[in-house]
Amino acid sequence: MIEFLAKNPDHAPPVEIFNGRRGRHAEVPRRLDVIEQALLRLESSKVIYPPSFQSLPDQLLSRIHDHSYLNFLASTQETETSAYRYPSVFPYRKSEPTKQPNGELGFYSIDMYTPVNQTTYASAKLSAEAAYNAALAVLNGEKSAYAIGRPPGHHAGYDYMGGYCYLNNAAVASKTLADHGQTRVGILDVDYHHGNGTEDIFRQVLKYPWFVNISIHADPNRKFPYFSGRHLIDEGYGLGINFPLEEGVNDGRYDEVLNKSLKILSDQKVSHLVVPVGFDTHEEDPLGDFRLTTAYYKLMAKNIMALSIPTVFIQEGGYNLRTIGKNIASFISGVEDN
Ligand code: Q9C
Ligand code: ZN
Repeated sequence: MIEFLAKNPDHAPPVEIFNGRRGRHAEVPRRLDVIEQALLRLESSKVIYPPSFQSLPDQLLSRIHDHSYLNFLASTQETETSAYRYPSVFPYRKSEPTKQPNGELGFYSIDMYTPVNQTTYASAKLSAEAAYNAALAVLNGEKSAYAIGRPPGHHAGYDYMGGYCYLNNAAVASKTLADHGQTRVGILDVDYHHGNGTEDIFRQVLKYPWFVNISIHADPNRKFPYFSGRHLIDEGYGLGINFPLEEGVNDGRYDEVLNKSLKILSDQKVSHLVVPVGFDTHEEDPLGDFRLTTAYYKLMAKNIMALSIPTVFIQEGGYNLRTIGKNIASFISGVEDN
């Protein structure tokens, strides 16, 4: 498989704030070093690095995200320093924008896990560029391609950052496929957390009648992002389907839900698939409470590839540095095993 690897060591917030306490930030640059080592050991891997990427078209991001949000994010390259800034006030239900710096940050954010410094925007853009290139690879005839960047993307919505995400990479890939005439794109999000940002963009921007957006995740009554991921979204322009799951989900249970999702995608005659992948569903992940095994990722990928449609994989979460390497290797072996 062809992998677009955007390592991005610049963006590296040391701290996230949870329940009033500082904790070590889970989304660290080393994640991609570990993944790179695993890829270089795989014979079937073809790793492409940023100097060989096609650059992200200027208009693409502004057709996914809100203009003032993008302007704000871009402005942080000049307004910020090397220190990370966190919001402390968030919009209440009928809110107005503000110019006060801490307030402005809160206006475009949903949590205190997703701080900004002077390097954040460029890193997020390079990560989005990996997604764009993976979509192009599939449009050029690859059966599959894998965008491996950080920061991740699926919690970033139309006009907000959150959950370690700033720009929505899955939306970038989907929009790229659609812009190149693919009219039956589906998304299957298998990160541990609900893909709230992708769902938000799907509802506000990518309102294609044929669009199918499925997410399999921890029940939001138990886990981040709390305020979405419970219901079927059927507002007259495509389908958003959510599978909120209980604690302790094992391989067998996950496979049931995965196959149900794949059946929906094939019934909807989806022609191109975008799959945000998170290894935070693994039994040893520090954030999740599912119990998927390393061996299962091979079967997961095989089942997805059995749809026999061009597929763009996008790296999202996965925070155990001792297991993400073997998990991605297992996953890729399943993609290749067809
Ligand atoms: N201290 C992704 O997997 N929750 N984002 C942190 C634990 C935030 C995860 C609470 C989880 C965000 C892409
Ligand atoms: Zn996640």
